[in-house]
Amino acid sequence: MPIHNVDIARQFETTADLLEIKGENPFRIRAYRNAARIVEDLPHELASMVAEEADLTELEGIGKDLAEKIKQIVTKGSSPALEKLRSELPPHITDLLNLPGLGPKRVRTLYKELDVVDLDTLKKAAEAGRIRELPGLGEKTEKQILEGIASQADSSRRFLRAQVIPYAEAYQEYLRASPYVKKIDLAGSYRRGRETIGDLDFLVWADDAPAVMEHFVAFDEVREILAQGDTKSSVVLQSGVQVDLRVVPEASYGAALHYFTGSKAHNIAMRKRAQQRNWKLNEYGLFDGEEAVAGPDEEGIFAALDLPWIPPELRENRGELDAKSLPELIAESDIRGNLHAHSRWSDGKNTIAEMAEAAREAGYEYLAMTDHSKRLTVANGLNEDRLLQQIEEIDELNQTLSDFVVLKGIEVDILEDGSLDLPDSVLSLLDIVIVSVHSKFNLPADKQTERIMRAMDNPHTTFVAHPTGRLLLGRPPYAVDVSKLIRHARERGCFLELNANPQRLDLNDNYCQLAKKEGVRICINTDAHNRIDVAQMSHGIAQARRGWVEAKDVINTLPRDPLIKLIKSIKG
Ligand code: DGT
Ligand code: CA
Ligand code: CA
Ligand code: ZN
Repeated sequence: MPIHNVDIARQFETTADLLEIKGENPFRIRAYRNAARIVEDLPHELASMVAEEADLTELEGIGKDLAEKIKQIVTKGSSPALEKLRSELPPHITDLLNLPGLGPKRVRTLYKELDVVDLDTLKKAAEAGRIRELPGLGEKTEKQILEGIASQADSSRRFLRAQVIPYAEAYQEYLRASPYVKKIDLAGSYRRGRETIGDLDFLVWADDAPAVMEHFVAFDEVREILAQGDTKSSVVLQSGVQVDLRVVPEASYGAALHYFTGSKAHNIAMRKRAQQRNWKLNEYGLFDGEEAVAGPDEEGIFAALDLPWIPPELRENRGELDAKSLPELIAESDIRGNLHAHSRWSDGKNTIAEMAEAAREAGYEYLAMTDHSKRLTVANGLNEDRLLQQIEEIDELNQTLSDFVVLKGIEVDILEDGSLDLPDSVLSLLDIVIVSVHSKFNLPADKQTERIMRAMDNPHTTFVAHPTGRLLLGRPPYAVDVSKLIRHARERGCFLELNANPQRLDLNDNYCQLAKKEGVRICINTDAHNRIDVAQMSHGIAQARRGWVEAKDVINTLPRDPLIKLIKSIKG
């Protein structure tokens, strides 16, 4: 199992948390937190550097001591300091940190004063009204804790698709290596490309099912075996992700793949279609009485019901069974450039030249540099003067590039009244003006919608970035009427962004489908803050495919010259 930088960073964070719960030296705690931040921001995978015996101390911010700790984590899987701390504290104490209102300091108080060691003892202490008596906690925190525990219990935990991909792929490789596994697929919401995943659903064709089950539960990331049967098993991985496995014979493989890919709503519609023919569809096959009409492959199931093979992303019962023809879904290879990226000029990690190089290496023909505007001081946003300097730098850089162009742009803040954070005189010098909301998230829906529409009305506006501001599993979307934004984009002739950052992914699939219906084109951008992310389009593409989007619906599938012509033409 490869260790990624985020895993290393998480270990440092946890070490810092545990030190703080123990009440150790603040300098040591801060050192671990700094280490986490440094590691997370590195554009290189540390594990591969360690494998290549590269000198880690040549990286920015990494000294001898930290390099040593990183090496230990990469080679042993975890750091001795962390393991020691874990053995000294109750095993589930870090669960408490996931609750709103609880940081390491408060967890320390709860542990020392009330012997709280896990969610269970925390709940009991809160219910008994003992938390309100503690210094610095109070009645409000007590209530918040109880609410947090309740909502954790019912919002059956989901994971970002991007988060589970590495585990899913490693597990699939591991399973494929078994000589008993003749065919394997990852079905469920993962196959449908959903932005979040409840659990993973593997399907295997094998004749010796028990042998496959033995192999399945022996994977070294398995933390807990929930069930181990002859045809069905379930485990929980170290990361907390649940994984189900079904083993079926060859004759049922296609029917089972269709059934376990879902969605449930699509399955029900398909079953109805079979019933109209007096047939029966289930995970074992498509049957006319006792006789199997189809079963070994998915194509056969669809064909028998007079349907083309339907791509999994469309299987949500949103018209896929009744469509006269299915869309030719966009693929990652259709993308010709990225129209939203940040450099060191604001809160990005790399220079413009480095970003351009990464985009060119990914096969792109253009990259728009769109740093933040001055209002966003935390991100070192650009004022007029700095933007003019940046324009100069880009002009010079473009002189040296022959088969590639860096477009001049800005991600300009939309102010509360819908005006933009920089004057038209300077916006008019740019190729691309992205407008976005980074403040006043809690306006009422009509005000927020109006605010964004005013920004779209600016004659220089090219598109609205991440139109709902949501952070998946984090921050809900702000109140806004997206349908209205879509219709307004059509009238104004500007575009909307599908942000490919796996935590954002708005426009979501439903609004992509609506935009297409309304004839509003979108752009899919990574909003990259470093060179690694410049071409990380895959999550955005998955969302777009779920929204029935074709290459022609997306402006950054255009070659360089038509794209430049198009964005010029919409300037009012
Ligand atoms: P998730 O795991 O919450 O992200 O979503 P899915 O879609 O992967 O759902 P999951 O893992 O509960 O089940 C996998 C597939 O199995 C689901 O997409 C459709 C099928 N399935 C599960 N339960 C039912 C059911 O009660 N009826 C029908 N027709 N299909 C079901
Ligand atoms: Ca699932
Ligand atoms: Ca499942
Ligand atoms: Zn941005």
